Amino acid sequence: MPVPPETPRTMRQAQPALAPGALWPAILERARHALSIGALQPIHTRQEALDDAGVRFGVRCVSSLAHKPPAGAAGNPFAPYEPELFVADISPTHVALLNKFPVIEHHLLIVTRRFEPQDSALAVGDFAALAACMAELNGLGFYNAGTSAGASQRHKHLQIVPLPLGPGEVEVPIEALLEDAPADAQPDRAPGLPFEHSFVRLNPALFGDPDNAGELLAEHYAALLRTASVALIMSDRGPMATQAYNLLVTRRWMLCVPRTQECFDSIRVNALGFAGSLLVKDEERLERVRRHGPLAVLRGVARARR
Ligand code: B4P
Repeated sequence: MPVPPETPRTMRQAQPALAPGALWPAILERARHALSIGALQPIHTRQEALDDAGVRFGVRCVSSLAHKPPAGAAGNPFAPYEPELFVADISPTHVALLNKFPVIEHHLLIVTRRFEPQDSALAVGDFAALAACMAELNGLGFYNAGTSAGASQRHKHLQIVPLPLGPGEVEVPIEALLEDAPADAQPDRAPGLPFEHSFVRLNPALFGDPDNAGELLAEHYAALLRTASVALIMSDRGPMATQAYNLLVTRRWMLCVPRTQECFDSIRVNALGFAGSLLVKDEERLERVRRHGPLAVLRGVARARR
């Protein structure tokens, strides 16, 4: 099922309201203030580099006592959101918030103003908001679509972390396995990735034209879902994916990974895992990642490659 025709007209016409050059200073100022009053509660980690099949993975192990409440304990944290975490109005439909419990500094959430479920299909308005932020910030955008894909909040939110992400030279560690992917603008598979996925290269110039970037990214997204055999069905809340998946977006490419389960051997994986960054709660789980190897962990939560 194609995505764009189901997108409400008002969403298609949403114009980003973000003033050029305003996002990064707003993130810095907000983070400083939120930290000083205790609204921002970073999770401290120790990062270890693990090499697997040419990818230098970063595995972060929690080193501080995290006070993060279990998901759902405090209701919906995005409606209403904590005003101290507000960064910017992005568009008529989306706001940018600081992630309250960041592991990576300046981790941004792009949240719908009105409630929409996290497993509903992304629409042009979601991509317009993402593109408006990514035009300002060289980051990795991502979406955990469904609990089996690592989402713990039900209210629709995309996320962006600034690049570089990993411990190695490569901006996004998994890019070491994307080099041999076809250069065309049609979704395909990257020969090096050992799990089912779909991949497409993007022209970075697209982000210089945020008004049209939303439409273009939504078209690529629909094609990626089709290529990865992630079906959409119509529900009373609009198009919904019939299975969980992770979507990763940089200025140069998009990657979609259908998910079979949230954890492998008690190691929880979200979209950042498929970028080459894993998070574990303790040394015991870190040891399991060392033993299995990071790629085996990723294979364990994704479909086998056809
Ligand atoms: P989800 O899509 O629901 O799930 P997630 O990114 O996997 O984070 P989760 O909440 O499950 O945290 P986890 O213990 O795995 O994202 C919801 C987002 O909302 C999270 O970023 C959360 O922190 C944030 N949030 C919750 N309450 C909030 C509030 N009141 N206001 C604003 N934001 C709120 O991971 C703990 C932390 O580590 C999270 O920040 C997560 O983003 C980060 N993380 C997870 N895996 C990582 C990795 N591999 N590398 C680096 N960081 C990682």
